[in-house]
Amino acid sequence: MTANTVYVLDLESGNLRSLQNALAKLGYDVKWIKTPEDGLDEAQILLFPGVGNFGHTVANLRRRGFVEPLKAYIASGRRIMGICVGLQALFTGSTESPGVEGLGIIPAQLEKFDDSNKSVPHIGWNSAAVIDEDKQGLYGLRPDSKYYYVHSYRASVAAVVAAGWTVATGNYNGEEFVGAVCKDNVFATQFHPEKSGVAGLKVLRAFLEGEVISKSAVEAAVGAVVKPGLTKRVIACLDVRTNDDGDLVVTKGDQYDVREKSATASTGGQVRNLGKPVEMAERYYLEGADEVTFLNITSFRNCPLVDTPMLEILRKTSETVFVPLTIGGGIRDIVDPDGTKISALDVASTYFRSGADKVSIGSDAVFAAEEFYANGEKLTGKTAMETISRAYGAQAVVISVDPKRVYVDSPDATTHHVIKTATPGPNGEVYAWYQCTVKGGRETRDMDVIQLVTAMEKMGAGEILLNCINKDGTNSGFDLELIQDVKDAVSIPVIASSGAGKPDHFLEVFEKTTTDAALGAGMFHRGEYKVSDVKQYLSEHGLLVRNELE
Ligand code: 1PR
Repeated sequence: MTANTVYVLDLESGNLRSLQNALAKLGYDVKWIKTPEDGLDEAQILLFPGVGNFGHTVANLRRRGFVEPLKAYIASGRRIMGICVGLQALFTGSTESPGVEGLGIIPAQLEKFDDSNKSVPHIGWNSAAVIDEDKQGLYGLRPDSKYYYVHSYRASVAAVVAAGWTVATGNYNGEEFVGAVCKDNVFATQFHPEKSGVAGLKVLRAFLEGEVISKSAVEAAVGAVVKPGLTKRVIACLDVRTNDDGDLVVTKGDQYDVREKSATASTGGQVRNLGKPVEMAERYYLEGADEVTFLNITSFRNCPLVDTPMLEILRKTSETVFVPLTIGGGIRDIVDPDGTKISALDVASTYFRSGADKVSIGSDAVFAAEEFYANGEKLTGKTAMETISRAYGAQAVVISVDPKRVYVDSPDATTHHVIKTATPGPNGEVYAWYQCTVKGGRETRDMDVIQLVTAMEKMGAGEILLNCINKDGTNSGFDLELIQDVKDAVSIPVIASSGAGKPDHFLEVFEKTTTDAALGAGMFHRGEYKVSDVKQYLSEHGLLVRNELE
């Protein structure tokens, strides 16, 4: 052990690699503690990270014999920092898991956010502003900074303050929640400091260095403009595949066709090569991307899990990119070429261990929804969505939807959910439905997008990544009609995708729909605009965005 060793509880859930990478960036190494016997006695600084379900986490603590030793650790005055569910476990209980007793260090309960006027889970960048005047700068927290949250349950500020805790708060559409709490040797954040860019690393550093009130945070916040609330998220997406020379490249399609148009070769042109995945992800992080998504677009091919090229990309990216990483493509039950069966949950776990915060599921979601409807809308508990959501929390499961517009003369012409469109079809049709596809748009299915997303919400998905094949790569703006239709059908967050060609398209989708986030690919890859151009444009037009420098 060195003076720079941090003890971290390892309950074997979620993405611990990111925390380890953030600690490494700050000059600390990690001693993992899976049971109290792993060295809890000698720890002087302890981190308690966690994602997912309250009951699951507390049960895990009990099973490993942590409850009393942790209480004793806290009573001894040694420093502890809870992160996300690590904060929640300090409370007495949560309506998420009725009857399950938390550690009871903070005498208050957690309750679910009201989803009647907003998406739940609360996903994205929000504040953690210290409410006590004399505690400004607490562990580096700044009232004008934004931090990354993913949670559905919140603690009431009044109850925690009444119990004598210092509280930093955020506000989500009128509901105030505890973003961070502190009392004596206990500090905890509902947000993920390891995923909150520079602002989050500052908080982590202040805690590790025992800088209870950070002077630099106080000075930096003087005169700063404080804008409470959840920001609009801007996401950079990288479609990744092997090109014809065997190199792993970022590519980009036009309506999912990623090959250069070639007049000569009847076989089609080369796969478009727009750059190297890890370098491009880092560039977008530095430009202020709120999240980075990788999609392995040749995932329908079989390859042994350990050789999956995305794993290495994730490992490397998570060393330098401290915002959430999503990985999609190939999250399903697989059989390795040697006959080994690997469940979708195990595939996802491998990705989480390699640095992913969320997995995105495409084709398998459509197949699971088909079965769901064929079985009279019964949940089996066995689908990829259900198993991953149960183990890692809904927020870790994104559904990537690849719909195609199908025009019809009248709503009666199909059994599917139809919209009236302002963009008529080739024969003047003013009605359309959105047909789900699988295998990267190669195959259409008899399912509409609303059937898919509503089934996915029931299966425990936490977010919808809504592409549109007709719009992909066209630079003509997002499909606003599709996006609002899906937003109206679900209460989980939606990421608008496909068609972004300039900053104004982002403004348009945020102003004309209620989307939670918007994603761009080609316009960033081709260097036409930076992520920071989009954020600045949104900010100039009065939208709340995260400024990476704060
Ligand atoms: O089915 O679970 O194995 O996942 C495969 C994943 O790969 C799905 O998420 C699917 O969307 C994606 N995918 C498969 N083939 C392609 C392709 O392009 N040939 N890419 C593909 C999907 C769409 C977006 C794109 C936006 C924004 N890419 O992610 O980035 O449309 O683009 P733009 O801003 O340039 O318009 P599974």
